[in-house]
Amino acid sequence: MMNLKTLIAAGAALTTLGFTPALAQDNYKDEYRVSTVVPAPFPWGLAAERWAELTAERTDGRIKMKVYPGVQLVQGDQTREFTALRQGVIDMAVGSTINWSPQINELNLFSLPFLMPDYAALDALTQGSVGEKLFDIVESKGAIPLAWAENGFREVTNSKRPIRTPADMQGLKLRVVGSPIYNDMFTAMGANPTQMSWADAQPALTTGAVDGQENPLTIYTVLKMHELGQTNVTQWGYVADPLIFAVNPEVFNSFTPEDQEILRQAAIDAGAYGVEVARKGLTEGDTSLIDEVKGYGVDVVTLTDEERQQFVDATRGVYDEWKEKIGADLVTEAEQAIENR
Ligand code: X2X
Repeated sequence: MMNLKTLIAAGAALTTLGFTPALAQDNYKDEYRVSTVVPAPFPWGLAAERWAELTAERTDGRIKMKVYPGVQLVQGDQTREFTALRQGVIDMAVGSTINWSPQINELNLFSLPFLMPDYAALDALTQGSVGEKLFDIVESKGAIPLAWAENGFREVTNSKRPIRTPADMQGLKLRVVGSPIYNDMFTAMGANPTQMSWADAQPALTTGAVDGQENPLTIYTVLKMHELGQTNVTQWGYVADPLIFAVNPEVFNSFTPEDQEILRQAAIDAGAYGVEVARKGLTEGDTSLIDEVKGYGVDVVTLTDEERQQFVDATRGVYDEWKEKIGADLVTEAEQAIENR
């Protein structure tokens, strides 16, 4: 009979020889915490849930993930999510490029006004060399990126009047997200932007502390923003925020190579699903989500080329300034990838 000592010695010998003993997953946590801003049934939350489901299924339950929406692991401050992920306060996240921009300046690329005219342009960036470069940068900043999904093209809504040109924005108090480029853009357009977290934005919309906001229409419909007085929607597609699935490096390295690959492939599959639900009803072939919004009696403005050009002109200075800040080479590469899409 082996006693405890010899058993431990045998285990150590096996490990030295490169065997992976059956107990290797003893160092796995009981639960991995995945941070998001919004939960299911927003596409973002659905993508995170799918990632957890696929991973649990394919690892036979070795990796159990739980989604923590509302960025509750960082007390609702979405601009601190990336730092918490890097430090290991959060194990994993499906995060918006906007929210990680304070730490990863290059992710402001997707917030350059009117850079991406359509979904194909967005795909040309995330699925091409620009996306690879951004993933290298994310990794150098301290997290392992695995896949892309998306929140979506961000449309502007407000409770006061239809917005067709920058003149319509004069004096409108608009809630904006936590990267300074948004303050710059909306100031340039003549609005009165005020930066606040998503947690604070919802009561601010309800009480009328702000006149409007900008977010994908999937966020608008799930929240029923028309009931909060947001009865003017302008489809201008000025920016879109992709989502990145990422893992804390220590957590990632604690997994066996096999499980690392399962986690990555599950993120890629969940990302594809996330993109599908984020675009549902918002494409040329299927406008059902826009129709739903119109069905609420909401005034949905689609800009003419001339009207749109007025916004492009108004924000051109911000574009040029931020092109330099982000890195002119990267932005030029993005512009070319979009042209060749
Ligand atoms: O705060 C927002 O507007 C949201 C939910 O879209 C993001 O987290 C970027």
